Amino acid sequence: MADILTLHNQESLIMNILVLSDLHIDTCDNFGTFQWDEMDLIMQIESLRDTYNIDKVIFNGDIYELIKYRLDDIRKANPVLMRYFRDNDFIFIKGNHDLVSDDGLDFYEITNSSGQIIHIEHGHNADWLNGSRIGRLIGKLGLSLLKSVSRCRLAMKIYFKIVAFEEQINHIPKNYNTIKYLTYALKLLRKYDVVILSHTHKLESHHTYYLNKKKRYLNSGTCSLGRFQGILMNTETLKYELIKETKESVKNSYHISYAIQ
Ligand SMILES: [Mn+2]
Repeated sequence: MADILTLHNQESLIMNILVLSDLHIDTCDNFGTFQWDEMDLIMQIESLRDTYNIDKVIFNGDIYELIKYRLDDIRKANPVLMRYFRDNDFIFIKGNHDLVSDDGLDFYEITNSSGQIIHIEHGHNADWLNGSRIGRLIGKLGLSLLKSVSRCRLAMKIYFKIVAFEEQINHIPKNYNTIKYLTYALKLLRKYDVVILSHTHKLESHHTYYLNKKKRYLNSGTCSLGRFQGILMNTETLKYELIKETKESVKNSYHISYAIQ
């Protein structure tokens, strides 16, 4: 590996990436939407890393469900997964459900050897609350309020009760207007060659041309409700594959490969 890197004369040439998002990891209670067994999810990620020679795994936001739970409680409920995250050199990008977390990037970019740029961000900036100046101000106020309230256990308890109640009324997951995110992506594609968003929980891919350059917009879908969706991409050729599995199909494929051996 070291030899290959020196040959390219580049310290961190990332070739194959795996983008996953919207896990919404919870405390495994009845209101949660993660619905994964920690080990099953880790096995699936590891099997893809192995099969496709993945250099970088990128988690594109809404990794934790911090609108409904405290990070400490999530960590306690998923110790193996948290250790796996800590021990690996993964990239974590913030989404609107884990904005309050102290770590995580706003976006991540990779420039390949031909100068093409892959831009990865969660996508909630396309929403009115996060995309307009007044919306951002309201969001910021809400966030700082949430941060100060989160120091008080009782206030948080009441807050989470309200969220759970609100959720029952609004029946999430909502139907997203995916055209809004496509429009947002197209704007970004004036500057970038590939834009990868998440947030909508809709796995999709589109391509178009701008000044004769091929542009790609991909959405990594979700890994919530026991689904396993994501994007594999070679950053040099920009060839990609969409992954669409479920925890059941993942389990079955292990049984099959085990049977063949
Ligand atoms: Mn989101």
